Amino acid sequence: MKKLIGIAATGAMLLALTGCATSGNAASDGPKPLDELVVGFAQVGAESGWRTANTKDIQASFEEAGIELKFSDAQQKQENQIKAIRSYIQQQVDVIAFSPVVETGWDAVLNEAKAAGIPVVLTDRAVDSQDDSLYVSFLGSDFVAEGEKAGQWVLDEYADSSESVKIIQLEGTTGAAPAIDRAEGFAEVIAENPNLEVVASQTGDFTRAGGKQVTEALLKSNPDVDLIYAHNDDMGLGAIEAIEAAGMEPGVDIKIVTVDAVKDGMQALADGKINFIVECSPLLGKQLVDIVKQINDGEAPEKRIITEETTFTQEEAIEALPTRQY
Ligand code: GYE
Repeated sequence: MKKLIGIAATGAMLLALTGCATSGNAASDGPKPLDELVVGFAQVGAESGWRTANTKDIQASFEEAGIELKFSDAQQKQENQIKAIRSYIQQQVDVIAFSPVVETGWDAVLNEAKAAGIPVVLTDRAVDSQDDSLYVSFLGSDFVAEGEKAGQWVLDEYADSSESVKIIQLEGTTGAAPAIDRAEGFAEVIAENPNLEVVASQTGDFTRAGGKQVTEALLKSNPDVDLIYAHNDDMGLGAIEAIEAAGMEPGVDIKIVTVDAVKDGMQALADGKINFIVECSPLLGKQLVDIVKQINDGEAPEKRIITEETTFTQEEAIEALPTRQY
């Protein structure tokens, strides 16, 4: 037993002597000057207007803070994100931040980051893991609440309808937190009115092309659909193209509810082609910089930071558009 303790103590002393030799974590050595900090960010891709705005905001925020940001685009593929994270571990960056494309399958690579002593921050999307010691903080929206807000608008809109209301759902990327949670929140709320019926639900992968293609196909089997609920603006914009190509009027013949509130979506709402948008803010850069600074100072950031968001009707979109940043 004594011998074991001796070995453990030697190990601990060695670690203390070598400082951060096994780790890129600045906090173990006291704060680093900001211009010596390196953050690795593994982005999902460039699938939507939301994502483009998110990338721009994160890059601009780190530049403004004078902190080096290594950036990679995984083109919506988990294996690319895992590769990027492994390369950040190898480069011994101070903090790794990433927006997980899907919820599951992260434990192995996050354990590697943990073993290397590199703190990980989740931005925008969550991971589904039993072990919440694998990341220090999760900054992003409450996607279930977003789905509930979309559902509430539909519930109110059809409160007086005695007939069945047929709904098509355009889902985000299969397995992604916003796709899972936005479907869940919506389903929970519309269940209050048995007339509201989701007749078809398919993924459009959060892209405009995906939304268009899926809507085209689903309109053939469901020509009498009343409403489309799209998990993001881009898929809703694709649906508009498909509805117009089928000779119908989006926003009138078929109502559309989306999530995000990026400029193109807000313009379509102002034009009456979309009927309601639930906001999801992509502007996470400043808060991410703050989290990195806290880690650098040896402070523990809050485990869950929820972005504040609103909703938009047509009138509100017209008012907000001129000053909309993204
Ligand atoms: O709503 C969608 C994007 O993860 C919140 O991803 C994000 C979602 C956003 O592609 O437009």
